[in-house]
Amino acid sequence: MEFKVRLLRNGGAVKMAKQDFDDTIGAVSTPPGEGALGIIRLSGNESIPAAEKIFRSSSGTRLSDFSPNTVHHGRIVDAEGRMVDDVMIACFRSPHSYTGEDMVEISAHGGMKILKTITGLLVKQGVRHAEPGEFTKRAFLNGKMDLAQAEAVLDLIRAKTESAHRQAVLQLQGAFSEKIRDLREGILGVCAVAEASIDFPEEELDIDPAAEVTKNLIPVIREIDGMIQGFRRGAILREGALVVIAGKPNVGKSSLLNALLERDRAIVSHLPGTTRDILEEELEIGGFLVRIVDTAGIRSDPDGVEKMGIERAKNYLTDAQLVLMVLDGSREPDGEDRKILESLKDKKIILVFNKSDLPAKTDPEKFSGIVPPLGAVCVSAKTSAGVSDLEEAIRKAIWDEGLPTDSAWLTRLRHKQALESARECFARAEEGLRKGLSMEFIAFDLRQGVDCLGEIIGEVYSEEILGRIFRDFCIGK
Ligand SMILES: Nc1nc2c(ncn2[C@@H]2O[C@H](COP(=O)(O)OP(=O)(O)OP(=O)(O)O)[C@@H](O)[C@H]2O)c(=O)[nH]1
Ligand SMILES: [Mg+2]
Repeated sequence: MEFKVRLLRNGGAVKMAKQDFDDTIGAVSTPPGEGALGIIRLSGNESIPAAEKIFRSSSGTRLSDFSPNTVHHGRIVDAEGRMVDDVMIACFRSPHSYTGEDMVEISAHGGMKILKTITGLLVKQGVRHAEPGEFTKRAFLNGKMDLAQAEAVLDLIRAKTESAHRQAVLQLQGAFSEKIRDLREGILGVCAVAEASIDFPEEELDIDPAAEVTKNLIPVIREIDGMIQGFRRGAILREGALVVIAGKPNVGKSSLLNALLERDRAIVSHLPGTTRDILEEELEIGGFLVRIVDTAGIRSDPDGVEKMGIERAKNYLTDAQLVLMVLDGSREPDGEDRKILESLKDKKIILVFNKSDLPAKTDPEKFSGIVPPLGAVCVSAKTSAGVSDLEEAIRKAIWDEGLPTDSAWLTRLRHKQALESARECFARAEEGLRKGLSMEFIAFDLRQGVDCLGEIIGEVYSEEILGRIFRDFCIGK
């Protein structure tokens, strides 16, 4: 479908007030499978006429005669007038709907056959199957939400922890967009000064334009730097922190994973080299999401398959935000333990002395010299003793720098990249001012930076950007 857009110099487009889509879309918005309810959504000019053809209200009133934003009981019937299901139906009139268009929501019983049949009847009335995220895309294009808010819809659906949910709600409410809008408006003010100095000679302006632009530009660059620095932690809120369990074979890594998950996820055995592949699971610790990974035991001279497992373990260790280095506390440490520790010199590490139910043979103190760990915890994966202390140590290691969850963070790579591009433009303008370049160049860089900021909230967008964002959505959202 073609959108009506105004093209910008850089090939992006500026959003227009209300789009006129010539077709009506429909989709099942609830997950497949059996459920108490299954919801079908329609959006577009033909939503109400199409639904009216297959709906018989209990009151006898036609769907198009109902007041907008009201819910009604009735039956869906097929071409022969046979009842398909007993449903509730809600009508929304443009612009007071999720997408800004006329919309209908049919709450049927949640069975595959029922929902398929109703959708099929609607398609016969000219409704087109919606693409992934198409309802939200229309909401964006119709100005019901900006692009960062549209992305937050997906975050909200996917949120698995308290902190991720909180962050998605803040972003959906526009807290992050507000920050970007403030930065953008600040720079637009600076642009106005720069452009005025092109049009009017300096004597006619009662300010020094170069000094004025620099004065206002520097705080914006600092603010962007602060946001970019916070990205790593913001991304943790959305995607979770990668915590990798590592150590020699047989020290109890898989047992520790099971103890943390409180279920028998990984195979455990007395034979060294049991785990050959990566096992990744999700876990909530202190309200935050942790992606916890069990790895193959690392040792010198492994055989073929084991070698591949160790390679994979090492790749994960490179990306890990935190490593749980497991040692068998009931045995004397050896050269293999030290070698692994030395290879993790640059990582954040918690030393985990496992098998604390057996007599201790390892002195945790001896290890702190090799790498300065964030902490050492004695646990028994067998009895779960000390596991809650370990969870607390993990929480502290990742979030104790104080992660305020009540403000909006930079959480998406797309936003970070756009902020970096904007920063580059502003830094170039600032350098140009120092070098005494003409204001034409400065204004050009400032405008480009403004467009980069605009991409985050969708003031400026391209079909490619929209395609990338909405393909991650589910159908019906
Ligand atoms: N007594 C005691 N035994 C444990 C504990 N944790 C693990 N074990 C035993 O240690 C052995 C190895 O445990 P795993 O969890 O398979 O060890 P691993 O580090 O995953 O081993 P690989 O996968 O071979 O690298 C098994 O016999 C476990 O029952 C513990 O806390 N106490
Ligand atoms: Mg294992």
